[in-house]
Amino acid sequence: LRTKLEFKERAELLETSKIAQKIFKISLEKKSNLCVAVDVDTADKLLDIAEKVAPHICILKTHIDAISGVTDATINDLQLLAKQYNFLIMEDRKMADIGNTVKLQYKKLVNWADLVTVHSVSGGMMLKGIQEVINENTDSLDSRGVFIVAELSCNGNLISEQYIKETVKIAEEYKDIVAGLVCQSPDVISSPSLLQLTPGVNIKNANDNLGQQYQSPSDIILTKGADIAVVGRGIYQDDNPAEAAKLYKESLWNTYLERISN
Ligand code: 6AU
Repeated sequence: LRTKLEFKERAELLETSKIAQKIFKISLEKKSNLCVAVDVDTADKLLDIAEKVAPHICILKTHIDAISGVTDATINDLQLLAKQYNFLIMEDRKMADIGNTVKLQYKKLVNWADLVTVHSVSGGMMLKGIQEVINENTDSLDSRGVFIVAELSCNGNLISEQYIKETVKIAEEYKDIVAGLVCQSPDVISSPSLLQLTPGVNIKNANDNLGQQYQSPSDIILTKGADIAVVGRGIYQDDNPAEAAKLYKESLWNTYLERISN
């Protein structure tokens, strides 16, 4: 069973992609399965929070199109932090267009984002577009990959059982570039080579007023089957984001250890 296997064993499986291997490796080195969503509104705040949470995360997630004042220098600083503190950068663009358009869009992200998110709504050709860009850049760049959204955390979303099943098939088909799936239930991913990334984690709140639904760190790992948990407001809106990141990290990682031990 995926959720019972250790990250170390999963990283060594033949079908595990290079990008998934890299996430497993960083996670084990830092004892962190925490991804922080830095959904702030200015470039200065992005770098400020990034620096504070950097020691505690395996992935830093951005919505770069929602942040004002982002320049090449901002991206450069973010990449320096990623190198210094050993984490990956994921641009949560949720690409969803036809293959050719996604290919054009992804060309602007591949240089700086280790990971991007995509919706599966337009089918496999979109991943083929991304795969082509990655293959064109393999000599100059470290490994790259995607997380495919299979389920959403907000109430009222339109994703059906059939959509989830077809999404998993697409992930299997493009395994060389797929790190895993963004989903909410433990039985979506059966293959231990794929990572489950799960947002909707907050210790203080049960929801927001726009449909987001939250769980505790232990529920997200034990009940929902997350391998990596995404925490946004629970950390960047805290009075002490560094301390909050450390607390979430420890709680998530200890629950992962508990999960594989029994
Ligand atoms: O902890 P929050 O609610 O402040 O932030 C959650 C983050 C946001 C969302 O855009 C993202 O997680 N997200 C995603 C992702 C990662 O793809 C999927 C989803 O179903 N729900 C969700 O909140 O940056």
